[in-house]
Amino acid sequence: MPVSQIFGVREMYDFGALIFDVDGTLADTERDGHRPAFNAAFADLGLAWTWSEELYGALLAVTGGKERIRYFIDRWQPEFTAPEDLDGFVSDLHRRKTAHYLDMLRRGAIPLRAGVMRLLREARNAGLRLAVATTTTPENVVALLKCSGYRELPGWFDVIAAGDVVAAKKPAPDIFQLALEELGLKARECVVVEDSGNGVRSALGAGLRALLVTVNAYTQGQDFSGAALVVDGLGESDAPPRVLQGSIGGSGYVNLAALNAMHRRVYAGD
Ligand code: XBP
Ligand code: MG
Repeated sequence: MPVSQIFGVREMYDFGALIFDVDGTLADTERDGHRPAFNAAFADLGLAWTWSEELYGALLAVTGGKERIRYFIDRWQPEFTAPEDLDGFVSDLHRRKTAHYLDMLRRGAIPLRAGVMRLLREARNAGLRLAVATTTTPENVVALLKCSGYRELPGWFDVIAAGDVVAAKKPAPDIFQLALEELGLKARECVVVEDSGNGVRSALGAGLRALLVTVNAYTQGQDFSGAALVVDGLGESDAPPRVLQGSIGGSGYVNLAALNAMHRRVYAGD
């Protein structure tokens, strides 16, 4: 039971919810998580395909594991004799990959990024709602949260908008629009935390302008136009993050006060 609900206290922030992207934002899942899981699935089927760290960085231009496999076949495997039921083949490959990825999560192989648990706890204690808007599957989200060391973490989220529930994945706005719908909130009542250019364009497309980006090795250098603040991580009071775009304000690191100041700057002119 969050502190605020025990004492009926609700710190006054200008927003009511935080919407988090997952891969690259809540945890650094791509290079040492999804990527080896794809490679293990290829090996399961005897495919001589190996996605190196570098190649995977190029493949991340396409969101969605199934879509990424198709993109790889089209662009890097023109000689591949595709089976008649290519959709079935890709879906089977992706199911295998997801099984490998879930195994890794259950072995505790992928921790949350620094500062994420602190910010989630601060938001929950302040009575703010939490949501996820991601391209990966719902089962991957629940497993990542559950295996974070805090088994009750999935229950902190009012909304988990994930995967194939929308027709068009990021950079299309669909998944953020669905998260807003399920939260029953307007875009200006939310703050978004993302990691990639695709995620920024998706959130902005849904009208979500109070947008923080925490870059990682794969996404630094991408185009974050329109993001209110871009940092290399959430940081801590004694370890402020590097600010790559925008201004972090008084706190010097990403806490609710900094997100509120960012939100105020974004909507000041409205
Ligand atoms: C990142 C993605 C996902 C993952 C792989 O999602 O694009 O496709 O790379 O997961 P986000 P799946 O940054 O929106 O969290 O194979 O389950 O798609
Ligand atoms: Mg991401």
